Amino acid sequence: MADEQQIRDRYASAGQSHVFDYYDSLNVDEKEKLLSQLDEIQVERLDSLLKSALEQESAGTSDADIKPFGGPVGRTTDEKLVADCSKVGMEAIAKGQVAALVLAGGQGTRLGYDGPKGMYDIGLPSKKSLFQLMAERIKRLETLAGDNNVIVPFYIMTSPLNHAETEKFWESHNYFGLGKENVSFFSQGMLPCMKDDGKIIMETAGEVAMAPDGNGGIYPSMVSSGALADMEKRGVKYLHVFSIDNALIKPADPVFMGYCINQGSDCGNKVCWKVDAAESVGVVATRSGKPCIVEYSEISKEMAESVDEDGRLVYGAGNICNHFYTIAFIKDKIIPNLGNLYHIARKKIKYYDGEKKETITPSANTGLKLETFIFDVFPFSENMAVLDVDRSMEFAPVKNKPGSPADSPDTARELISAMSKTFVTAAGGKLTGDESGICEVSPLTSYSGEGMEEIVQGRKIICPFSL
Ligand code: UD2
Repeated sequence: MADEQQIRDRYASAGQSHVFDYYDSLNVDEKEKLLSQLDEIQVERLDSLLKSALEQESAGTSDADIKPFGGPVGRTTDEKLVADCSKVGMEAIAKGQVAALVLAGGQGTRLGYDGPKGMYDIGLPSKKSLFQLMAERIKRLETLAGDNNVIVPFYIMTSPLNHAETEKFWESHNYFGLGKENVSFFSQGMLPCMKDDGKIIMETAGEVAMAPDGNGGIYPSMVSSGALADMEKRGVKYLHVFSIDNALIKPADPVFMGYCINQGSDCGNKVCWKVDAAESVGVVATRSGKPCIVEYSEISKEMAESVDEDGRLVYGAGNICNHFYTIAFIKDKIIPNLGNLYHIARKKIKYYDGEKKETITPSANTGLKLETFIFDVFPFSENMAVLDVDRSMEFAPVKNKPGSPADSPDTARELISAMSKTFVTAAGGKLTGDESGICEVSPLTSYSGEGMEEIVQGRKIICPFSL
């Protein structure tokens, strides 16, 4: 660590020497802690990051440059496409070319859960956590792809706020059978919260208010943590990245991987077509000719409602945080071009009041944090592909508190139960008993309905079941 004077000098030349305002009131340990925090912050970067984010904010957005996505759109309603892609995806998995990465740096604040969201139990009969569901699907996929030697390396992006707890959880569950050497954890970055004038906010006399830099923090942290180098070393060519909160996620989905590989795409997005024009979700489109996600607030009602010759919404490719990349694209296009992709998020940032000597929670959004989104790199893609999938089988977001009417643990549980029942009936089983009870097919039994015939064909299956 640099010494106190060096740190003071860095902050003085960045116009941030006020972070030392209460330094003299701190005890030895607190001083040490603050110096170590300040030493790690790249204070020299903040000014230019904020400037470009403020410029972007004041430029605003216009719908003039926004046009429909013109690239390939595949649909999983096409059975031949699914079969072809699945074969190609499975071959890549069998060769060890596919890795999965979950974005688990966010906080479960909306869910009302005080811990890493992946540890959350959505109330299935098996009590499996979101992490366990993902791990077991990967395990099943490895078995399907070949003999015992197939590995799909799994990377977990945490944040400094939940890293240690996440790692401990996986360790205590023996990595859910994936093997310690095949599960890697790396933390996304944090940035100081600031006021509009760019001054860093102190949360206490001896601590800077910090916030995670958004899920776009994946890119710089994949490099700094060595995760990207590890993928290359293992011979990984394709990466599937997804959010932590989708209970129906299919990690390393061979259909999605195979589809993007077949299209020769550098980047791909799995989407759920919007159910109606009013659904408030970001969609894949182009801006100034480059692929991007546009928020529903950025396009006019007329654009949102426009339909193609099949009556399908033109701006309908709803983003579900489910992305494909080639490693070459990340290395050669994203990393060198990261530049200043940061946006401003205005928040109620707690600050230290030096006169009252206490931390205050403001009632208005008086502070700001800088963040970047994972899809901010889509414009770098030269041949992006979109795969439209069946929402009821692939998207069960767990965002809101239990009891909420949408996107809650209850709705996710129901969706898993419905999918499990579909697996049974599609394989020729007959449901009897109480069909309203929660049914569960373990991911270790079936990844996407395969292998169910031998268990259920021609048999009566009493609900609620666990298979
Ligand atoms: C995300 C998508 C949104 C839509 C929606 C569907 C982004 C930016 N937005 O919105 O377009 O697809 O999902 O459900 O992708 N995360 C981190 N670090 C952070 C912030 C978030 O790892 O600093 C993770 C978070 O844990 C989650 C994912 O990124 O797994 C999505 O983040 P979110 O839950 O904040 O985004 P949401 O649901 O508003």
